[in-house]
Amino acid sequence: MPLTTGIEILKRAHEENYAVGAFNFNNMETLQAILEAADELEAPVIVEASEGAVKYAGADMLYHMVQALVREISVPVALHLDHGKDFGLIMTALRAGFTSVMIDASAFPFEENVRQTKRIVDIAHAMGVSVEAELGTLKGIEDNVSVDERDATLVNPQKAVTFVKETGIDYLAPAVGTSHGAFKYKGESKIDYERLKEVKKLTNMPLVLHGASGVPEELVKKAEQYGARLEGAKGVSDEVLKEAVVCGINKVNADTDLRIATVGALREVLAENPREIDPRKILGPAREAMKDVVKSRITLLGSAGKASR
Ligand code: TD4
Ligand code: CA
Ligand code: ZN
Repeated sequence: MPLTTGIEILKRAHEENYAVGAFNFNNMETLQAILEAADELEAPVIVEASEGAVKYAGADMLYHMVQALVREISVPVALHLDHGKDFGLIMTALRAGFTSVMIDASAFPFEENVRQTKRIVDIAHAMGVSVEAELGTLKGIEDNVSVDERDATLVNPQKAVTFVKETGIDYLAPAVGTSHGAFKYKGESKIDYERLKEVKKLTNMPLVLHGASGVPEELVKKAEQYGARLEGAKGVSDEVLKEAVVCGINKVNADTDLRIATVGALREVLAENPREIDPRKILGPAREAMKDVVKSRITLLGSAGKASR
């Protein structure tokens, strides 16, 4: 199946209240793991590359790896630029053939975020490419945080409406209490459901959850068993993630979970087979471990089977 735009995939997820997994990749094994998992579960999927991934592998390499693989499978796939903070980088992704881009100007004041985002929307839409943008700061919420502090970091629902109207974006990433990486919360995982529901009601568009890795205990334990140091690792629990989807999330980003799965599998093979020097024997199990992670997330998000019919 040819590459699909992000909005084609997410429009239906928005209408039918489920979420699509968006997984970061920067190498062949990770990409194969994601696409094989999605294909086996008949799930639409988004593969995304960060600025670091583009620097590591090159936009053309990432695009052509995706093209080589989507030909073989029958589920809708979009190739997305994650957290594009730089105009030149976004142009590079557009020229390479990405079908979705994120402009992340969320660190700037609101008006500047609007200005930069609208500029990207005008260009990307002229090329038939969908656009994601972000509002608020990705920062975990703790119990002792005041209402004022929450308002200062998380998305403002009224401003979200203005933002969407003025920019014409296709999907919005509202900051609702998640953060990137393996150490998201000191206590229980949580997000601001009421704020999220308000954004959904007022914008009525596909919404994106960043920093959504689950950091599953089994994966952490396995990596630690073979020497990784991940004390205090904590992600978004399955229950919280499911509730976020009920509240209106349609694209769920994950990178950290695949990283932890990779490290656990690599450490295990290397520790158990010190004579092994064939990279395929070393990287193969990591690819399998990532595939399992992708499958369980797709199932949790409700997008399994959505590609059939
Ligand atoms: O946007 N993302 C992925 C962030 C990837 C960062 O990659 P670089 O190291 O190349 O900058 C997410 O929202 C996923 O967050 P999580 O950490 O929870 O998987
Ligand atoms: Ca940001
Ligand atoms: Zn992110």
